[in-house]
Amino acid sequence: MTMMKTSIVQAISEKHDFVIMPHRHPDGDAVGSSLALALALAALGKNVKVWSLDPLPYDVAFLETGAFWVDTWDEEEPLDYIIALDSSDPGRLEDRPASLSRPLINIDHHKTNTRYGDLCWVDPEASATGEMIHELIESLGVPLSVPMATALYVAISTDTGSFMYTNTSRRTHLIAGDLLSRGIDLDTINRHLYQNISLNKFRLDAYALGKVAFYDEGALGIVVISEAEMKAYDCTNTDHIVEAVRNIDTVSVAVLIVERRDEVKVSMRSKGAVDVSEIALKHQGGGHANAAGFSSSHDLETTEKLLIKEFGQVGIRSDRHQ
Ligand SMILES: [Mn+2]
Repeated sequence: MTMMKTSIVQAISEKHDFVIMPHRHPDGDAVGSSLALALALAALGKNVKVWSLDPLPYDVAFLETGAFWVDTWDEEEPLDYIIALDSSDPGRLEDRPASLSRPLINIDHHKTNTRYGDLCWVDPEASATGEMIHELIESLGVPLSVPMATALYVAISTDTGSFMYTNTSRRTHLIAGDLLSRGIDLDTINRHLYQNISLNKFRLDAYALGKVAFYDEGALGIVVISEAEMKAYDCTNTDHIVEAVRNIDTVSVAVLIVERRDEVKVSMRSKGAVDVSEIALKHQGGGHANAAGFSSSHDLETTEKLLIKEFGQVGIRSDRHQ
């Protein structure tokens, strides 16, 4: 593990031209890690771009990305390494196929990572790729600027559910403490991340939470949202709905099934011992023990029935104390 980090530090030190790639539909960790690493490489005098086709999610859009953040990249441009961040498999990069045939560094914390790429550093103990980038920037000898520290804090805060998921470790808090000591504006960051939803989003949340269906004596909570329902609320943002279902006392596993552009996406959250990444892997998805997802090849209703059956076989039950 450390060996791989050492060879990545060496490759970055020796080479000059880098393109950083967060996964498609990037989340706070993918965006924050990419931004922090790009700023650190720029501070080292490297030629660096972050190549992402998607707009920044609304909650992290306050981060200042600068001219190096691009949605097109010319294959003829000089390149030593693509650096894929927070991407468990090459499918997470396939919206930018030019990347897949080039020398590639894979840095990620998903335990389901397929270990692709020429240099690969996977640390499933890290709560966020942002934790690994904090370590990498330190190893590269770059002092953490406020923008770098802000980006890393966003990465770690979002991937740990504000330091509440079980992936949160002593190291996570030590890193967060280090980031705070760099003078980041915690109040502004938290306001953007967690107190920033539109009224349409609020109303879609209220509607969705009103239609959760429960199974296995309340241990499994499932909410299904169709494209038409999102259209009715003029909102496609389904963030934090599945976490709200997980917060119910009887629930061990929460599932959100959403229809997006002819695709059915499944997000799962668990608390306690149920490993939802095992169900995700069965469906060619990925993630972590308590947070995982996949794209379903079935329609909304069939997907729901399938998951009720699969979690029934796993035998989840409520962990609620009497
Ligand atoms: Mn992540």
